[in-house]
Amino acid sequence: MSTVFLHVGQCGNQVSLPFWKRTVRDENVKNSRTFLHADELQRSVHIDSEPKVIAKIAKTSSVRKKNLVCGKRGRGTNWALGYHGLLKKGEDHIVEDTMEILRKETERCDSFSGCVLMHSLSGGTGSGLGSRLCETIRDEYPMSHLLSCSFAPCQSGESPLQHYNSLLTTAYLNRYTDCNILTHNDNILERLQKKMETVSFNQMNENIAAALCGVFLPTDTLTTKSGASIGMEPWEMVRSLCPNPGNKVIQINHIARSKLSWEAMMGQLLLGLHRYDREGKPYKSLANLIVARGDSTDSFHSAMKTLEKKVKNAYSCVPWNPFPLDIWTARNNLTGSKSASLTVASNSSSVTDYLEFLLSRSQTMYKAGAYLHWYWRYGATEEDFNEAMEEISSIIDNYKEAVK
Ligand SMILES: Nc1nc2c(ncn2[C@@H]2O[C@H](COP(=O)(O)OP(=O)(O)OP(=O)(O)O)[C@@H](O)[C@H]2O)c(=O)[nH]1
Ligand SMILES: [Mg+2]
Repeated sequence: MSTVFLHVGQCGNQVSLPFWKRTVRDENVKNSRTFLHADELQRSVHIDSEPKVIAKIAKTSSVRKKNLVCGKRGRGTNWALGYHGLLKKGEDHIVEDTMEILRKETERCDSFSGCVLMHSLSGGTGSGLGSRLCETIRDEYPMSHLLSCSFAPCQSGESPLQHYNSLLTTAYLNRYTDCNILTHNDNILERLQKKMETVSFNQMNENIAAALCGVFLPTDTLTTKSGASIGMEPWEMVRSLCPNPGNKVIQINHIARSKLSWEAMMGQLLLGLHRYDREGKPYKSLANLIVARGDSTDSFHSAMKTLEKKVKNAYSCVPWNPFPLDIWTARNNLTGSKSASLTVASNSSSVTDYLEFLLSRSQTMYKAGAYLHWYWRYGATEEDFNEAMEEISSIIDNYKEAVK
């Protein structure tokens, strides 16, 4: 079962660098050819509306050079421009080129299982083109899986358009994907700033890549008896974590350490978890997946016997799910330089805080008519905004209903 990765915009492509650096080292990935071809080239497509980052990607030896799609200029942090493209300037080839390359990639797969998209929620390309690609891929490959890894901007604000872009994109992701792994740049920054004074995108991306590899790379749990990985980790994760179609936002916590017991590692991971809302009420989780890597002595399952209650308590699992904790293990750990790692992917009601913030900021700006002319100019309509606001409200309602 093969997965094709699409990296869109600056953020999606910059995260791809450390992500693939780890992935191509994994022996199981190499042998199973689920994320790599027989010639060890990546099953990935890299798309940006401007050349700078794509030029950097082109230097990676494991990237198929024909799988690079590049426009002439960026989309100016504008969802509408990313979605509709520069129609008048003949730059609307990006979507067509990407779909053609994707078609060829799927034909190179023995068994194509689906696509993973990586992109920012606020950049013009990541948000607008990312939304457009999700819609187009769902339309052309309705029976295949589609998963998005989206990156939310710092709330303190980098661009006045970021709330609209994030709102519109989150609505598209909810409509067209099976699951949205949401990473908050704020959370990554907060974690890294405890260890270092200045934090670069590279350092953030290393951290993000380790967490994504934590859930995507082959595990022994999902490896067949013959020892072959079938590359189902991303899709088994979706099956396990999204019990309802209306609740499909996943957030990941990841920790990697050497020379620490599983109990101590889990203790540290839970310390960094945001457990309560502003009113002090605990967030609740619908389903969780724990992946332990570096379990060379097969000790994680016995450690979990004592940890289970603590983890269920910290993640405050809903009573209606009889199996709220799925556990996968792997003897090797290739998510980073440390010998062991723990990754917890969680479908939690904590996402409603972010969605409510996004909705209220967007509604306030929208009522004042702020910055809307930038969207009308490039083909967005009132309907786009109204539908997106309704979609976000319905995600919030679905989570409230699920954890009632
Ligand atoms: N984590 C992470 N975030 C990034 C990175 N690069 C940009 N971002 C974030 O992504 C958002 C901006 O999106 P970009 O990906 O730069 O924009 P783009 O998709 O190329 O779109 P345009 O340049 O507007 O056409 C901001 O919130 C940035 O903080 C990165 O390498 N890592
Ligand atoms: Mg850009």
